[in-house]
Amino acid sequence: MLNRFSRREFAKLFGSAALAPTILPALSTERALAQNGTIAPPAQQLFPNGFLWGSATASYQVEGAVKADGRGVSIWDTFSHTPGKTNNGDTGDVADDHYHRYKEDIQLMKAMGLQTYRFSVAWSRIFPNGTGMPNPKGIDFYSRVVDELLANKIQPYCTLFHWDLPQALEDKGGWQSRETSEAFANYAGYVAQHLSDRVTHFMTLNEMRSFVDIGYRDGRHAPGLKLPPAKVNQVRHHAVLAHGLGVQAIRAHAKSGIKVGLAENAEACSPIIETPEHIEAARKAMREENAGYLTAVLEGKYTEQYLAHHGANAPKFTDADMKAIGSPIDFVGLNNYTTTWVRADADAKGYAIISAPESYPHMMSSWLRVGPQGLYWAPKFIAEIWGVKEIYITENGASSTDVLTTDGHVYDSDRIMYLRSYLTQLHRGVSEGVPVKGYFCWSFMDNFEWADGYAYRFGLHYVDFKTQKRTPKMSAHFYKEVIARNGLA
Ligand code: PNW
Repeated sequence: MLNRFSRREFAKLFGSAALAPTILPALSTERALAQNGTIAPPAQQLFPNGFLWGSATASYQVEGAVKADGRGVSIWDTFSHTPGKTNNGDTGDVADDHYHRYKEDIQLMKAMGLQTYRFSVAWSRIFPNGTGMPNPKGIDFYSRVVDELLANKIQPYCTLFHWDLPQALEDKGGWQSRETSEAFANYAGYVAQHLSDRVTHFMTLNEMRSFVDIGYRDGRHAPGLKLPPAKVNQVRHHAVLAHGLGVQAIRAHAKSGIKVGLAENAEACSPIIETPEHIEAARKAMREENAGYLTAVLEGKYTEQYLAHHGANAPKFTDADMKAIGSPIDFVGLNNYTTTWVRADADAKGYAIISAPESYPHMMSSWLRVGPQGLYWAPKFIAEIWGVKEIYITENGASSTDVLTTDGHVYDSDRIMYLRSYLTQLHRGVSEGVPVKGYFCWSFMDNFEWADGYAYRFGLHYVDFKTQKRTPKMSAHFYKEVIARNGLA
């Protein structure tokens, strides 16, 4: 079978010769059947050479060891220890005990063939009070993690803020105060200075949209505030400002050659039907629905519609703020779980958001409505609207009820179905030239799912939180196969 096609013929047919020896036998069999008229030739879904396959976690969700080596208290320690705030009263005190088990976890990453791993730094390990004197033991931990990843040929991607704000800063107003944006820049510069000899990609803030809206408006996440609109808009402004000042500080303190971006769960707008009018409506929605976050970062301004919509409640800002917010970035990281369906509309905006019918399918988390088309349309619109040339999917994944069978397996067919359908849409974009360079599955292992606690599992590895035993789920085996093939088959 192997010599039916030369490598050059293979490359012409499938766009890459690299995989010819490993996958040719299966293709040839199917092709032989196809030639007999039995089945159609297999649709190949290979990604470009060099596409990066990774997985992600975040400090408070996996590390535990909240009192180790001088770590300061974060708002998530305070919030999770407040009765009634998290499912079952769960806290991140122990979580996956990754702080002590990172070497074992990195061996599991290696076993899957992970090429890159996205982790976040806990600000209060580095500056226990948010500002002031750094705690050298804090940066030492991340330095050891980075070394261990590199020794195992896994590229570290570093997020600077994944929601665990030092409590000392919250006590001084938290994100309601612009001093927090300035403190963030100082902290980001310090971490970049210490890790940029080995880390090439830094992300400033993770999901501004989530931590601002859920933490400061809805009160369901730390710090649990339900602020009125004008204050929420100012918090949002301080978040994008922190991003911008952070970009500048990272560039000022890092070794040259590093790349800076962010990891935002931009509202991923998809046309309800792929006709020109609905596609145009979705494109407009993509810009306007993200006006407080990604659009501000990529344009260095708030849209007229955003300012008009908020009127007297609009954020207070200076030209200098907007210039900082619009600091050029090297890549956009997109966290994507769901899509926002959009239709054309005759009103002034030109679009309307379709609210989900009650019967709409979702994963275990009720907010996680299945919408794989977001992974096609969101990166495509971001590249088209703002000319972004480097995009990563910094999170994508699913919560499932995950049962460990008595013979020690987790057959998470729903997660595999979810991942396969999302990756198919991602492939569609990439093969059209949308510049997505890598994909990080959320999450490497089950962990502290914020207010939902440990009952909501997103991992590729099942974690028994009593024994800390990790078991690769069926989805881990599936993802390992995706990585080995560089695509879906
Ligand atoms: C993201 N929502 O959070 C975070 O970046 C992760 O830390 C988290 O574990 C993961 O996605 C899964 O939830 C979100 O309600 C939390 O729309 C809530 C929402 C979206 C994202």
